[in-house]
Amino acid sequence: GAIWNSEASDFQFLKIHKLQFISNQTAGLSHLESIKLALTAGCRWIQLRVKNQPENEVLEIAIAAKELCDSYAARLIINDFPHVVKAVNAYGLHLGLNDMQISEAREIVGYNMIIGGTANTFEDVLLRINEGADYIGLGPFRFTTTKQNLSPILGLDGYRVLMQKLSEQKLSIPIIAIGGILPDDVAEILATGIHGVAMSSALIQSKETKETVQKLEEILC
Ligand code: TZP
Ligand code: MG
Repeated sequence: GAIWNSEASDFQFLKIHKLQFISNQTAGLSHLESIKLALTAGCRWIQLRVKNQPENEVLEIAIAAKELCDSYAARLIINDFPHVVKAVNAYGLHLGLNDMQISEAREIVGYNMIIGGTANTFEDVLLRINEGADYIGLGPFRFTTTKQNLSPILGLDGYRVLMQKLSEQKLSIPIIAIGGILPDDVAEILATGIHGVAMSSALIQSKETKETVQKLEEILC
């Protein structure tokens, strides 16, 4: 009944953190060094996102990333590679629109794993809900050089319109905004009903990463 549904949907939101750090090999840092920086600063949800490297090398980085995240009691999700997720017993998997379907990936990683899916449009969001995503990474918020072949920019209005359409259809799923997000954007992004944010360069480039993460956690909590 209605009560069960609302409890189920509360849980759906509770199990997804509100601040995700995305690893990147940039600014003279390796993926692992970028993760270490985020963990030290207080991030407890990390996405390992290694592009243009073979699966065996991603596995090697993932083993070290899992150990690092475990030592900070942080959750690790891994982009693109369900078998790596399974092998290192990560917290979950993130898949893009051109990767395998979420339902197919579940068969590989198991049914107790979080699976996030990328979306760029309202139609993508509906697709991800139907595929059984646990959360959606929706973007890009703004232009960023972190991702190649960027989809059209959504901007704040893009999130507003999309959240409005979702609520009209009585649909709800945790949505994480992504793409060029700066700390000062977060309050107004949250005001659209978005669940949380994923950030890479803004944290890597922050002069005071710890203070930045603390400030973000305060806004997001
Ligand atoms: N997907 C859309 S934008 C993006 C990804 C992985 C990159 C996010 O990184 P940044 O540096 O916060 O723009
Ligand atoms: Mg992908």
